[in-house]
Amino acid sequence: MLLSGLRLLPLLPLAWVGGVDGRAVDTVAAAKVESRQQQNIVTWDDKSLMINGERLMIFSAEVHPFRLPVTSLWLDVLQKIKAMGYTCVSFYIDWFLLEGKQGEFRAEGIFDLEPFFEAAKQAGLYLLARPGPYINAEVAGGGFPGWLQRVQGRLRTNDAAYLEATANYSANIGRIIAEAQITNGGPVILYQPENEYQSYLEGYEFPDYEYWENVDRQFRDAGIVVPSINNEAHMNAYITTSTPASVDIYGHDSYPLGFDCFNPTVWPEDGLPTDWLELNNQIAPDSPYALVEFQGGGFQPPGGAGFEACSQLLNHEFERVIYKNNYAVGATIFNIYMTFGGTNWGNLGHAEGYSSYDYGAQITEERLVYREKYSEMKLQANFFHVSPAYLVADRFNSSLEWTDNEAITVTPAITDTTKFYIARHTQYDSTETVPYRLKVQTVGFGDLTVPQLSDSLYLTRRDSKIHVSDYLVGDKNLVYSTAEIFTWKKYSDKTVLVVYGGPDEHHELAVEGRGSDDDEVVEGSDVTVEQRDGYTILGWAVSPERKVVRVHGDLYIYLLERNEAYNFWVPPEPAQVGTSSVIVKAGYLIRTVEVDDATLSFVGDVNATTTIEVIGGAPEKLETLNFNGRSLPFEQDERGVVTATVEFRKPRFKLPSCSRLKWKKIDALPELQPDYSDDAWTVADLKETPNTAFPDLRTPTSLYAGDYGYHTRTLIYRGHFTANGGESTFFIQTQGGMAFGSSVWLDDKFIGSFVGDSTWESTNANSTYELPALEKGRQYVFTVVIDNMGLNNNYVIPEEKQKIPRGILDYELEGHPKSDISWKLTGNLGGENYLDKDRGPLNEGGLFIERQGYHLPVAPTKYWDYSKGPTEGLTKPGIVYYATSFDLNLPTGYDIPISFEFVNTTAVAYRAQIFVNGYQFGTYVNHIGPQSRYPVPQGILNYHGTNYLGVTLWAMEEGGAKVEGFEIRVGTVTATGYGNIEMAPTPAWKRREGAY
Ligand code: IPT
Repeated sequence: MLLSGLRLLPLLPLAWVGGVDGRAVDTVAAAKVESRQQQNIVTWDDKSLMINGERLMIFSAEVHPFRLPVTSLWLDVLQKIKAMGYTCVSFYIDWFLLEGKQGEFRAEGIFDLEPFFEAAKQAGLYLLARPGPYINAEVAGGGFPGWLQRVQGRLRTNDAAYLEATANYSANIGRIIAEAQITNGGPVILYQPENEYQSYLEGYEFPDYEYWENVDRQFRDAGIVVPSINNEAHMNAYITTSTPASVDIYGHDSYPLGFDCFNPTVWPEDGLPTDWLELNNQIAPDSPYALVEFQGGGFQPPGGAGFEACSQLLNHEFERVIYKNNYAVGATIFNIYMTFGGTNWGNLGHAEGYSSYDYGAQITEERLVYREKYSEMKLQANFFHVSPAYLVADRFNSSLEWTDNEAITVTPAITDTTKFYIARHTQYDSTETVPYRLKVQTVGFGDLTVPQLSDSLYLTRRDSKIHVSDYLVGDKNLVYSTAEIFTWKKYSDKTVLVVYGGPDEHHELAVEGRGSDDDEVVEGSDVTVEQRDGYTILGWAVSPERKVVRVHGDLYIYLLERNEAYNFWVPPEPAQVGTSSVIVKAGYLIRTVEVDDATLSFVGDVNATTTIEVIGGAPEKLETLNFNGRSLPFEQDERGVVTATVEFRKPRFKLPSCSRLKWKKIDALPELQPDYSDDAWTVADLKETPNTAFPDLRTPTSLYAGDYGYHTRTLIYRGHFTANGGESTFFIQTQGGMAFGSSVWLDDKFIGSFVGDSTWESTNANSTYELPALEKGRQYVFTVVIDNMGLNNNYVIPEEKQKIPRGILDYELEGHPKSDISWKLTGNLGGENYLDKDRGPLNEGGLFIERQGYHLPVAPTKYWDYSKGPTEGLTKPGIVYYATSFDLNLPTGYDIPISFEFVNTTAVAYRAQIFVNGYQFGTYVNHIGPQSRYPVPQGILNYHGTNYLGVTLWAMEEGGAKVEGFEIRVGTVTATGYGNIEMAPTPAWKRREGAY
């Protein structure tokens, strides 16, 4: 790959701090300082981070590579982020996926981070590494592997057993991160240990500095030398730059609009933070203002409003008002959680979520960039590329000094030259249109009240603006601009400036110096040009008709309506952190540009026939214009502007209709058959539980699945007993997390289900079932199926919620001694000795068909029954598995997002899982929702070959259940210049020794 050569050139030797366990805190602290001195590439002061001495706005996107298990798609996502103008990506690492079995760290194939580092370098993005070990992140266990349920120490504390449990992971992942640091030519510039070390139970002594030092030491020992950053949930200053255990850079997170996506137009009353500047000045006056996680969308629980609703609550207006408030405070490390959410495939999510982790983010789960919030961020992030003064401006609180209207609050950020004025509604969620005048300071002309050519500026509903004065555009000085700046570039023969405003707003911009005879309105109309003493003012009403004005000879100013500005791009060159010198109007997406002598080459995506217009940066006499490797006819005018058309041809392709596919089916609950043998199952024989957080068993032996190594999805229990004839009812308490369910059979007779709902009370269930008359002396067996929705996060210390068990907590067979039932259980085949190393430790659960590997491609379906597929369904409670395969042959050069959708659903209780080429890419709970459409990326789906599709259906109620409709859907199709997408490994079914 492009940069692999570079990687071999370490800029500085790595600093290895010897790994001696049990050092006292003070020596550790000393060692840390020593290690920090090993690198001088990433430095900082109170204003900003510096890379090789150069200040940089860390405009960062949160992305979790593990939520997109196709390594060759990582560059796609990162390019889309880079195209917005970001400079950095922050990523969590999920320990659970990498050390599913204690002592066996595995980061290969889809879990390999090397392709992610490569993609970051190729996209030109720095990385903030967040390895935990605790990450939260709505993943199962908050990133803690299931086996931590058995660790004899309190999680996230200094207990030796916990720290020892983390050591292997931290050493391995620490080394991987260390090798990818900028000191070794890699992209990693920052690292965050722990996560939101913050919430604790009363009585617990908090913070535990020694604990923090130990977490940090593990990573430092592995060779991490870049600065550490903290991510506090609230500005409590537990671990700061000056506490006994410390970080290099203090930072915090914030989700100010919350997560109530059911009311996507309602902003909470006190949603706008206003005390941050003061707090940060107290807490960490020596480190740059860092928002390590800032709301970019919202997570959603089962039964929630869904992510489209979240994308409305956390939309472009939210970004304008709330993010610009962060700039007012002076954030120069700004990470947006999530920018691309992805998918909780293969059971990696926690119980309070579901398969989609779209998050309502700027980039959709299908990697599409059509949300307006994506375009809005492109405007904001690009501004910082051309406004270096922002990074050094002095910060002040807002005051009434700057405006004549109390309904508007203006916060200044001031340097000797450039000044920024961030204006917002005083009542931050106002939907009114409010007039205001603004006072600006200028070096040359004193204080000015603007606008000067009209009565007022206007701030419309839920908007905020960054006005400027004494703003340098190359060798020109903008005395002021009320219109917001998107970008500018200075070329040898001209300077191009692009500004924008909202529909119908009046804006003004003043350029220092006298106008020249050449000044003209090059395009559009209704621009007032007025000469004042020492500067020229342009005034205009924003309209869809764009205006281009030439002033002072060679300054071309594009006055755009914001919607038009959305079509402009300042593409990067491959592997460059900055932007190129090209400014281009195009459509859907421009990924990169390369300028080579007289050739200009763009790589991008279009979803319609698109005019491209290069308004700056084209070679003076352009000879060749390439778009996605194809040369286009073009025109170049006397100003050097290049125009061309990219044709979009709708691709023609056919997708199969699920109902017409040939399906096979197999009983997925053979346990109900009289001759079924559970000889090979795990005997539940632990008289005590190793689970220190829930030590009091209510059953004669532990029935906690985690005690026996089963942590993922379906759990099945078998309880054998010989009846005495006096049994009447069966009480059972099952636990699987939010929206879980359980079903019970006695031999092959259905006894009842807890179908589940999305309330907090229903994370476990007490069920009492009537039994039929039992025959004295006959042997019976209960079969209990439980849906484990994923282990809990572990937010509060030392509450240990990760250890909340899954399985059977209690039971009572009325009329029968409790201890006279002998239990066995199973989860995924092998438990922590999971079989499928390629798809990882969580992908398969404990259903018969999963234990046999029938969810994998080319399962031995020969002797299975023919079926109509999931729409056939079951007439009584049970579990069935449907499998089919289909070929795809989709045209190359297109991004064709495919998803599977459950349609026409009714209220019947059933649960389903979708497997695509062996990857579980959807868990569907029909009666709870909200998700019914499940995107599956190319690379999991084979777009040029055969695909194996499997669906499990668990009918939970009398009368059974069927899937009313199951369809393949296509999302927004684009013609793309993105390269080849390689398949994730999809090893096929093999007979599994000892599978039961
Ligand atoms: C913050 C966590 O740091 C992050 O891991 C994720 O869980 C995020 O929330 C929500 O998606 S915690 C914050 C909401 C208090």
